[in-house]
Amino acid sequence: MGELAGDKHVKYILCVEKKKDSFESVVMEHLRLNGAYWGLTTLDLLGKLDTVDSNEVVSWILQCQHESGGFGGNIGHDPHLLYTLSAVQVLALFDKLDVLDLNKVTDYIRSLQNEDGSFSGDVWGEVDTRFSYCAICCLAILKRLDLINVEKAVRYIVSCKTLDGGFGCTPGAESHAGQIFCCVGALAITGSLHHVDKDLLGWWLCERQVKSGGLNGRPEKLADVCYSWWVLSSLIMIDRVHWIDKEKLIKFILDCQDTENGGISDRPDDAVDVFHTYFGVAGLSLLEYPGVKAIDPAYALPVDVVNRIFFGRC
Ligand code: GRG
Repeated sequence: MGELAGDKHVKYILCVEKKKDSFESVVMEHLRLNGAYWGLTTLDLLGKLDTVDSNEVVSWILQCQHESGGFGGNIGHDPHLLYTLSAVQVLALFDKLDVLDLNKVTDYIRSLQNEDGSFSGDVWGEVDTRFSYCAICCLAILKRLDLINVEKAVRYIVSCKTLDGGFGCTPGAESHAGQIFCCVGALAITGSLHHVDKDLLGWWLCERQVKSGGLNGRPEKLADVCYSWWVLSSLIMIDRVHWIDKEKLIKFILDCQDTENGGISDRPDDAVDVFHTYFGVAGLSLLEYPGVKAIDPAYALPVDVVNRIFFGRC
């Protein structure tokens, strides 16, 4: 089996960041804050966050904040919970949460909770359990979960549970590994994992592993490196990660590397991107791959960052 080409991946991420007119940068222009979270968390997991000028990043993030308190994907873009979570996560990585006007950002998040406990992603009203996760994760990091109705939020997430033990994006929608991460993560953060049928969900999740060792996101779909995160983190949170073949999954992720120019792709021999590079490295972190820092499966942040937030400086 090959090895993780960590230095190459660091170089690849730093390069993508510099090439502002490259194809990847242009197509990611509207979700650059998500890209910053993927790239910077990968650098941190590989022990190289200090190669980045944190003041520059923090000042750019603050320029992405809208007067409503939410963050857009880039300067001048509309605010959304998806980017607000990335902003909070990146500030947490750099230990810079104190630059935030707490009331402003938490008022924005709180304003998006609906009567049934669900969350809209932004003022336009789309509802999805992804947004429940974003809101709950953000407020937990900011230690302001008391500002929303957690009981109703949990009840809404539980109403999205499916017959196979998984979760979908809204009540009645099919199970999808990405949504399962969001629901299980939100339930873990709010101390509500007793609502999950762990054996039933664990069985569905471990069936996501296909012959190549990779994981898919739902039955009959192709394996994709990103599910190494969505599926594995969920299995860890419900204590069933020993139900998959870890060695085969490590091999699949390593096979998706561009060992010459760095970066990780969705499947072997495809083009690499920052999204899959993050999920590959984060997956290896969950698999305790040597040389990669540990990541927290619920907060999707390095464990030392989570410890700093909740237990003080380390
Ligand atoms: C902090 C890690 C983190 C996440 C924030 C945005 C979010 C919360 C979670 C997204 C969860 C999700 C729905 C992930 C799935 C992404 C994905 C690869 C979707 C592709 O769906 P299809 O139907 O792909 O195109 P398949 O694999 O089913 O063919």
